[in-house]
Formats: sequence, structure tokens, C-alpha cells
Amino acid sequence: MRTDVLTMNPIHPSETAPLHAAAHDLALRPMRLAARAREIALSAAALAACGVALAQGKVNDLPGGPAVNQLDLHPPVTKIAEAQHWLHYVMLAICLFIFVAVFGVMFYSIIKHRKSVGHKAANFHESVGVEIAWTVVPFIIVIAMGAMATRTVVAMKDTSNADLTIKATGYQWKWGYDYLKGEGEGIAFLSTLDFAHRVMSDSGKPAGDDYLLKVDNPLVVPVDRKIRIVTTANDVIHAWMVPAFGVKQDAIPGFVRDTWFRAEKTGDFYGQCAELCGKEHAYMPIHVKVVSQADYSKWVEGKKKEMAAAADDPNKEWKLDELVARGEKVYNANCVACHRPDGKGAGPIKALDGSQIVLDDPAAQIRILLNGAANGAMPAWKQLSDTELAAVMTYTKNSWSNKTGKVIQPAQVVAARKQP
Ligand code: HEC
Ligand SMILES: [Cu+2]
Repeated sequence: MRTDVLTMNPIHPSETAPLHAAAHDLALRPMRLAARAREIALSAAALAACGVALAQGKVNDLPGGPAVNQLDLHPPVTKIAEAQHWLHYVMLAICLFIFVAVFGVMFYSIIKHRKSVGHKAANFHESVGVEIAWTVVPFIIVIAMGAMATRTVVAMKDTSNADLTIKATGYQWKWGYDYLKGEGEGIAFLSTLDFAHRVMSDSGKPAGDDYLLKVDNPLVVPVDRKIRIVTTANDVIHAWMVPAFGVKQDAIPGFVRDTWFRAEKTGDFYGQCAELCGKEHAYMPIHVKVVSQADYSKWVEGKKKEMAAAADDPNKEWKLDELVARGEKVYNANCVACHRPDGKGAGPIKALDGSQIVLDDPAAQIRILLNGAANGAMPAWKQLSDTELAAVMTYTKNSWSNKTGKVIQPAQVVAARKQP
């Protein structure tokens, strides 16, 4: 059996077509203008897609995100990003200088001393002076460049004395944030691409300046505080990157890595997963909202209240319509992307509408939700709460043509979690 290199999942022959279609779709998806320019060179088909996108309305710069016709790096909002930009330009200047000097001497020699104007090739061996010069000069250049970069690289790695520590977990395909230490400790949520953007992408009709960058729950942090981001992953390698902060750190399953930033401006800043992690790699954006200390405290308070309200007693017996209402929200946040709003799925994604398991086999349904299926093609949803899982299962049992009138209670999920 073949294995999909992106998701490391075995591919059934019937699955390859949609996966390839998705990959193709990715290549054609119109992006912002700068990236688009590259695509035009790549294929005439991309050109057509681009024309369609342009006709659909004007795209503007997104503050904290990509800009139209952007050539330069993102405007820095941290000291580290500023230092990185400075290094970038100094290194570029050094390289340019060497390039001009070396090629200048070369072309001068070729033209000035060419055979046709009567020059004869010199014939000499072993010049100690030249050999020392071409060893020592590059050595000094390399050491000088390394010395300049070292301070910044060391500072980038110094995650000590953070005001706030947040764990960012990469999932296929979303981010999970856990506030581990500092104000807001205990807050945890998932951050998923806004479903409207996926619909736009699927229909090939991009719109808005934050296209494919809008999430349901942005990461919120206070301005002027040292934020330590601890990265890890649940399935495959992802990377947490926010260019304006000068931050990019791999998120590796089974490992913990960290990075940090101290944003000097409030506002919205955007990034992307930066490690190809499967077919929906392009659908796991990062949105960081930097707010004032006062607004941050307010947000923490609100979030805590929200969490307290949502922290349900797993022993509570729920009514059918309560669970369905709650489950619809869970479904729209986590399941629609694959199973579609009509529950019909597509290709290898099995339909929930009419599924025997959903209709009639609660034990199997709970098992699939907790553990995933098809080697993770259907992800495990252990990270959802017992009530959320019970709610979404009850919702799927009572939606579309599924009219079972049956309920799964949180207590059943609790019991299933305890089974090996
Ligand atoms: C990344 C895509 C993806 C997401 C997101 C996803 N699923 Fe699935 N789901 C699948 C795939 C693929 C299968 C088929 C697995 C197989 O081949 O056995 C599946 C199968 C299922 C099944 C078994 C259906 C059957 O008849 O075998 C259930 C139940 C299910 N999913 C529920 C959910 C729920 C509820 C959610 C949201 C919490 C969800 N899924 C989110 C991809 C997904
Ligand atoms: Cu990723």
C-alpha cells in the first residue's frame, strides 16, 4: 500500500483522486499579488485563476499581515524582528559587495587581458601570498558575519523570565493554545480557520483582505510583555510562525521547543503554519491579537467566566434539544470542514448523514470520536470535553435525514474514556 507523504496515511486507490485534486487546488488558489506574480510564471492556468480573482474586487494591505505587491519583509514589531531585518540587509550588502568585487576583477581580467589583443597566458605555480590571502580574507568575512548574527540568535533562544507562557499545539489542521503560566493561566482553546473562508476557497472565490487568515479564536496577548511560546504537535510536524514578531519555531510531535516575543505595538498580527503538514497545510493560519494590559486583563476575566460557564458537570443529564443546540456549534467549529454542512462528506470522508454508526452504534461512534479512524484521516477528538463530544454526537444523530431521537450523554463519554 502506498503512503501519502504529506499525512503519512496509507492511501487507498480511491482516495488518491481527491487528494490530488486538493493538491492541484492548492497550487491554483489565488493568493495575494506578490505570490501571484510567481504563479503566473508557473502556468497559464494560474493566470486564468488570477484574472478571475482580480475581477472580483480589490485587495488591500492587511495590517500585521501580507501586503499587496509586498517585496520587503513584514514591518517588525519586536526588537528581535528589527535585528533580523538589520542582519538581513547587512548580509545582503556584504554579499553584493563581494559579488561586484569578484565579478568586477574577473570581467576586467578577461576583457583587458584577452588573447586577441596580444596577451599571453602567465604560467606560474604556488604563490604563497595569494594562497594566504584567499584563505584569510574569506575566513575573516565569515567570522565577522557569524559574530554579527550570534547576538541575535542567542537572544532569540533566551526564553527565560517570561511574563506569560503559552503552549501552541499543532493539529492537522488547526492550532491549540494553552495558557500555562502567568495571567490567564488555565485558559485553553482551539483556533480554527473561519469556515466561510474555506467555503470561499473551495468555490475559488477569494474575498477580503484577511482571506484564509481569519480564525474563530485568535491568540490574545498583552503588549510589551515577554511571551514564551512552547510548541509541540499532536500528529505531524507543524511550525508556528509570525513574521512581524520574527518568530518561527517547529512544532514536533513528542518534543517540546520554545521561542518568545515581546510585541511593542497593539494590533492584529498574522502568520501561517510554516511546515508542510498535509493537504490542508494552507488552512491553519495564526492570528495573534496584541492588546493593552488593561484589555488583556479584561479578556482573561471574560474568558475565565466563559470557561466556568462551559465547564459542565459530566454527570448532568441533558435534554435532546439542549445537546443538539450545543452540538451544532461543536460541529460547525470542528467537523464541517471535512463532513460538510450537509453531513454528506466527500470522497474518503464518510457521510454522517445515513451512517449506520451514527444512527445505530453509539459505542463505535464514541470510539471513533475519541481515537480517530483511518490512521488519523478522521482525527481523534480527545481534546474536546465530554459534554462537547456528547453534544456533537447527539447533533449528528438528529440532523439532516438522521432522525433517531437518541441522545448520547456526557457520562457515556466519560465511561468510554476509561476503557483501554
Ligand atoms: C480532517 C477531516 C475530518 C474531520 C475534521 C472530521 N472527520 Fe469524521 N471522518 C473523516 C474521515 C476521513 C472518516 C472516514 C474514516 C474511515 O475511513 O473509516 C470519518 C469518519 C467519521 C465517522 C464514522 C462514520 C462511519 O459511518 O464510518 C464519524 C461518526 C465521524 N467521522 C464524526 C466526526 C465528527 C463528529 C467530527 C467533528 C468533531 C469529525 N468527524 C471531524 C474525516 C474527518
Ligand atoms: Cu501545519
